[in-house]
Amino acid sequence: MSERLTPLPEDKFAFGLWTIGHLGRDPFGDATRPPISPADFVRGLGRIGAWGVSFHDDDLVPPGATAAEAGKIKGDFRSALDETGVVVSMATTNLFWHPCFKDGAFTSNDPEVRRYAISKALRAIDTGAEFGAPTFVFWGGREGVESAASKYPLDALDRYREALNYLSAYVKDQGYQLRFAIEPKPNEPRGDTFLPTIGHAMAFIQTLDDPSMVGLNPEVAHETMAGLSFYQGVAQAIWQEKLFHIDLNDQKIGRYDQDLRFGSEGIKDDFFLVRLLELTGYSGPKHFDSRPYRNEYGDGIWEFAANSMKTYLALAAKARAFNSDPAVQQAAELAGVNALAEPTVGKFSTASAAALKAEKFDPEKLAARNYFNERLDQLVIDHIFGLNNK
Ligand code: GCO
Ligand code: MN
Ligand code: MN
Repeated sequence: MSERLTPLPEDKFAFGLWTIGHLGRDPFGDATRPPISPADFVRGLGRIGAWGVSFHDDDLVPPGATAAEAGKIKGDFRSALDETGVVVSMATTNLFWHPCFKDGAFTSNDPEVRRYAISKALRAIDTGAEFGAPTFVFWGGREGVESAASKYPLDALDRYREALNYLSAYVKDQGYQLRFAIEPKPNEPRGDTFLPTIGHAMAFIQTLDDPSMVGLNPEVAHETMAGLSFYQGVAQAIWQEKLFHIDLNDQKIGRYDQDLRFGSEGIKDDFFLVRLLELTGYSGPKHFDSRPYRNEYGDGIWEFAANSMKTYLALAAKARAFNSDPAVQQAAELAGVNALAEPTVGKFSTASAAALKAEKFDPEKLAARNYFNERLDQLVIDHIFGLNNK
């Protein structure tokens, strides 16, 4: 099997400043690692062969920085980008950390908080555009409730929509080349989050002033937390041309958001996900939104990052081998995989409906068919384990 396990720029592997650089702080304990400056972070990415970097406004320039401090941080960041060739692949805004967002940002009950949130997002969009980010992500961390009595959800959705409409009009007004991507999550930090899944977010997008400008940034961990198949969700997002960005990580079902290393848990799901992204020619960033284990230190955090990319490439190689294996093709044929790509009845006509009603079917015979799913699925396992005569 021809395996390339070293990343190239065309793989479009990207990491956020808050990911590899996560300090290891959790609700039960303080930081276990020292901070890395944005510029050093970019240099680290350059060393491991990553292509892109993403940031929240506050990861790049800490809140409260003076204009001079902000200028220095941005200048150093820019120099590191120029030195390494790493690009800014996505920008976003932190509307969850400051206590003023405790009741939500775009959906806070306090109109002043809502106006502040939109103002902060406008400025973060400017920063994203300044660094050439093609995508701006909205993860509604605090957009939700613990007490259902505290918000009328239809009003909250109106305010969410109002904010996104306003911000997309701003992007057009400024002539920025930037699209929005909504990142759904079912809960955490709120008890219930608005736009909890890929499906909710895609339906919401259709109600916006310009749905074409807004897509999705789905995350493995978030759909898995909801007990949903990330693979099926992403497939529908691709089908609806809404996969603008993707957050790759891993997650055990039924837990808090673990943000584990991609490929560290659901290896079979990850295989199908990578196969889907490769088969459909997904061309956006492959963005790892994960964090090293809290007890990782020093070079361990870069090993974590390199391994995320290596696993993706290994799974892509496995997917290619799987697709071209004659045994797989034969089993897929027996399973009828290709037959599902054929139209069933085509477009409606009165005559064809009459003919269809008159057609004789033999349900008993149809029921007696084997679909060979066991054979096909075992071939998946054989390929992942490398048992496929290669
Ligand atoms: C989370 C989210 C975040 C977002 C990030 C960018 O669950 O914490 O995944 O990491 O991806 O805020 O929007
Ligand atoms: Mn997450
Ligand atoms: Mn994420």
